[in-house]
Order: sequence, then C-alpha cells, then structure tokens
Amino acid sequence: MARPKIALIGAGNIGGTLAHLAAIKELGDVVLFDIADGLPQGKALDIAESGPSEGFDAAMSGSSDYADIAGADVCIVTAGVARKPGMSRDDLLGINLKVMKSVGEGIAAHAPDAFVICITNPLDAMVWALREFSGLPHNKVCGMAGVLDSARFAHFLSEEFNVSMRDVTAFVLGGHGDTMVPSVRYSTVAGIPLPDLVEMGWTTQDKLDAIVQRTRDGGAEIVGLLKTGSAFYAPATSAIEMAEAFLKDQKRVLPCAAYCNGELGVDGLYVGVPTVIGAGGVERIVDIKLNEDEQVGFDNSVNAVKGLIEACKGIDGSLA
Ligand code: A3D
Repeated sequence: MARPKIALIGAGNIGGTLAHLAAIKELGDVVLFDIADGLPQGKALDIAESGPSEGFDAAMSGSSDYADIAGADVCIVTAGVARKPGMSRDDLLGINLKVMKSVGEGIAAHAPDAFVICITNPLDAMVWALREFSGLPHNKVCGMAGVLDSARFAHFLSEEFNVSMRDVTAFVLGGHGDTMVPSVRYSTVAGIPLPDLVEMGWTTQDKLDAIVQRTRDGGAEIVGLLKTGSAFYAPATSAIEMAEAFLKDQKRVLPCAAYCNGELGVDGLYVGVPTVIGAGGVERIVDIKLNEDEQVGFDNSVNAVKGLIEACKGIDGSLA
C-alpha cells in the first residue's frame, strides 16, 4: 500500500517542525508548500538528509505549486503572517483571510478529499474562512488549538503536583485566545478532578487559579521570551497528534476547533470543543454539559469568535 501523503501549507517555524515530526514518526510522505522562494525545498532537503541517522522511510519534497499537493490525505495549514508591532488584529485578519482564500482554493482544486487541520491565527475565524473558501465537508476541516492549550495546562499541572504528565488529563474549551476556558472540573490526575485535589491539599485554589491564567496566557509567555516569533514545537506536536488520529483511525478524544451544529448550544460556528477524531475526520462532538460558570466563560468565548467572523465578512464580501 502506498504511504499516506501529507501536505504542509506553510513551511515556516511550525511547518518545518511538522515535517520533521511526520518523518520521524513515519506518518507518510511529506510535501512542504510555501510561497517563499526556496524555503520549502531547502527545509525538505535538510529533513531528508536527517533520514539516514534517524532511519525513517518517508519522502520529503518542497514546492510552490499547488499541483504538487495533489491527492494529499492530510493538509496542515500554517500559511500566513503573525502579528507585528503596529499591526492591529484587523490588519492581521485581513492579510490572513486573503491567505486562507488562496489556500482554500488550492486544497479544493488538488486535495479535496484531505483531512484539513488549520493552525493559522486568529484560529477560530481562519478555520471557518478556510472551510468556506475550500467548500470541503465541515467534518474534514478543523482547527488545532485545544490540544495545545490542554497540553500547556497539563504541563503546568504536572509540575505543580510533581506527577507524570501521562497521568494528567487536561481539558480546554472555547476559542483560542484570551477567552479560552480551561475546565477545572473535567481536568484530572488519574481520574481525580482538580477540585477534589484542592480539597485533598495537593494545591490551593489560588495556585490553581494562577495555573488557569498562565494557560490562557501560554502563547504570549512564549512570544515574550522568544521575541522574534511564536511557539512552534508544541503547536506542531499537537497538530501531528490530530493528524495521526485521522491517519490511524485512532478515534482519539481531542479538543479541537470543530464546526458545531447545535452541540454545546453553538450553531454554525467553529469553536474549541471535545471531539472524536478518526478516519472520518471529526467523527463526533462530545456534547458535554457545562455548569453555570463554565457556560458563562464558554458563551463569552463564542461571542468573541462570532465578532471575528463578522469582521471577516466585512472584509471579504463573498463570505457574507
Ligand atoms: P512562520 O514561521 O512565519 O511561517 C508562516 C509561513 O507561511 C511563512 O514561511 C510564509 O512564507 C508562509 N506564507 C505566507 N503566505 C503564504 C501563502 N499565501 N501561501 C503559502 N504560504 C504562505 O509562522 P509559524 O509557522 O510560527 O506560525 C504559523 C501560524 O500559526 C501563524 O498564524 C501563528 O499565529 C499560528 N499559530 C497558531 C497557534 C495555535 O495554537 C492556533 C500556535 C502557534 C502559532
């Protein structure tokens, strides 16, 4: 059987890391696509040359021609620009919306059967726009944010409790941004919910509140340290986890930006919710019941996403 084909649209920091991880895990042959002259070809060759030491069998290639992503099983989209000093959120929205239009059209023309994972920010609006421009089924287009935000939450919790990360399950819902909702009730250590661990004296409510806030600010903390860009190792690892769930039909339960059709009270919108990812793409949304506090936070997050989508419609009339 031929190896799966993975197209990485955007060969920047995350794109290059995605390619290296996909190769090491032998998930399939990789095509790196970017508009920057030589960048995808250079990174593809560099990663291919790590193959003999690493011992993987996966072909690496770089391209600036959408025809080369033909028949891809998975497309992971990081194409776009990050916010630079002096640039408003709306400026960024306008630029990346145009990028989503060209990427969506490229995927529709050459890889219409792919499972598409969007990472480009502002995430929840960009994945919505990418789906609109590509016309692919909603269950085959999703956004990566919840896996990363949950991984950050889990990392901070494992440090606080001094336990293995493997025994921490953390759940973050809502949009990717200041309004995300790290769920304390649904996050556990070996099945024990965080509020019980506070009662047991493993931590204090104040410390837990600080960890929740640090999770919300997780992206900004890394930008502040790096100064020249944003996080890329953990974002790439998170998207690879989702791609692997699809390629191996793992039926993983992963939080991602998925199109809701009434689930969690959300209709016609992409927002971070727990999903089941398998060979059918986003096969199911886990329609959990939120308590009053969680619902307030989640609604606030959903409203923020709605605002961004209205702004997209204002910028590109074809989306209205
Ligand atoms: P970067 O290293 O700048 O890579 C972006 C790449 O996109 C560059 O190589 C560009 O040349 C390329 N590009 C620009 N326009 C196009 C186009 N029209 N077609 C194809 N390629 C194009 O950024 P990065 O890899 O660090 O981040 C990529 C995106 O992910 C940004 O929008 C980040 O804000 C976002 N991001 C999201 C998360 C989430 O959790 C959702 C986390 C981290 C970064």
